[in-house]
Amino acid sequence: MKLKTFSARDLKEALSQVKKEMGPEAVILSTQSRWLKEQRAGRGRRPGVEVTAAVDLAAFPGNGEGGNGNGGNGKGEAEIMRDLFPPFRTPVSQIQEDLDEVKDLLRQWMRQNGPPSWLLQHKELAMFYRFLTRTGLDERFLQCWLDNVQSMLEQRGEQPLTLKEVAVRYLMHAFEVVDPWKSKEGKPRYWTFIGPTGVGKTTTIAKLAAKFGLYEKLNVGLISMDNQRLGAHNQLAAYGRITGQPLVVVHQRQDLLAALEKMADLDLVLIDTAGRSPYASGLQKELNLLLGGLPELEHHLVLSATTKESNLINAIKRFSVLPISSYIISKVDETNDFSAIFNQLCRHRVPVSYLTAGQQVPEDIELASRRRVTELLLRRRN
Ligand SMILES: Nc1nc2c(ncn2[C@@H]2O[C@H](COP(=O)(O)OP(=O)(O)O)[C@@H](O)[C@H]2O)c(=O)[nH]1
Ligand SMILES: [Mg+2]
Repeated sequence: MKLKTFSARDLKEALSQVKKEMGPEAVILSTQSRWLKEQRAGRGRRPGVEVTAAVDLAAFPGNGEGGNGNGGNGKGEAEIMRDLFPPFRTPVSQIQEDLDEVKDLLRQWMRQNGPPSWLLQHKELAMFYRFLTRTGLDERFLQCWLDNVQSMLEQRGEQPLTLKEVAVRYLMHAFEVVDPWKSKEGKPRYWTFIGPTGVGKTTTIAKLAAKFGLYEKLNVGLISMDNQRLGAHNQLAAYGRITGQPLVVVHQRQDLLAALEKMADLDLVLIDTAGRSPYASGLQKELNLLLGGLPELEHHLVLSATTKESNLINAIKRFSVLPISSYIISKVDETNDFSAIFNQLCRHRVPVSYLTAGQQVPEDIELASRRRVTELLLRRRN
């Protein structure tokens, strides 16, 4: 790897230097505001930025010229490495914040630089690209979208869709959707609902219990494993009484196994679990002890659309100790920024099954479709 630090008046200028000297493969490692020396003597200092970038040695255009890659400010590679990775351990949250900042800067850079020149010939697509750069989409995904559009333009033959329609279809096929009821044959189906606290697991179960029990006349059973809070199962018990569906409260794995056996002739069993902070130590061990190694269970991870991206990433990572059948996205009514969820759907390719958009039981739930998920992303700021 080759490192180099660039000083410039502003970020735009620094990034174009990076691109020019290190090529498009360069990765930005840090950006800092700095007071820089004026080039002409006696002129004092002026505000500026210092950007450190890295590139794979083989791809570095200046490699072999005998330089030490230390840029304009005289820092050696070892010194830069020391600055970037000080000897004490940086907390994970700090690294995440730095990454978020770098991503923001890249997005800003992509916005400022506008569409690539080949796209400018297609005005409608270029405008759509500008719009996408403002949605908060992951820049790697944006780049991928651009590559797809470029090859579409190159190979375009006769086709009934407009260019923009084709470009939107690339978005629609960047993630997966599933109808969990149709994805498996036989009965009973045992669905668990796992996820952080307060994301809407119990409410979602109540909505699905009504949908399948009352409207589709299936035999539905309820199990509550939420024993973290006193009387936590009362809410579900109340729904069970209204709909006439049996509820079993369990505390341990053995109780769960017994309850599953007892409900074996039902069509669908919905299992509520205690919400846990994704940052709680021992969460993964706890999930494994309670629910691990039971292939008859289908785990649905409930994620709120209001959660910020770094917390979503962590929640997905921690809860995925269990095999996840689908993501259920809750609270889509509470935000107009769907980009964090969209990025994670594209990244993990775990299908999304349901979207919930309000507190009303049973109305505020719908089966996810490619069209609806894409609309949620695109409805952001016009
Ligand atoms: N706005 C909105 N609120 C929701 C939605 N789903 C659940 N809620 C509310 O979020 C709160 C927590 O829901 P709950 O089901 O108890 O969350 P749990 O801790 O994950 O079981 C309650 O006030 C619900 O009414 C939704 O889709 N939209
Ligand atoms: Mg609950």
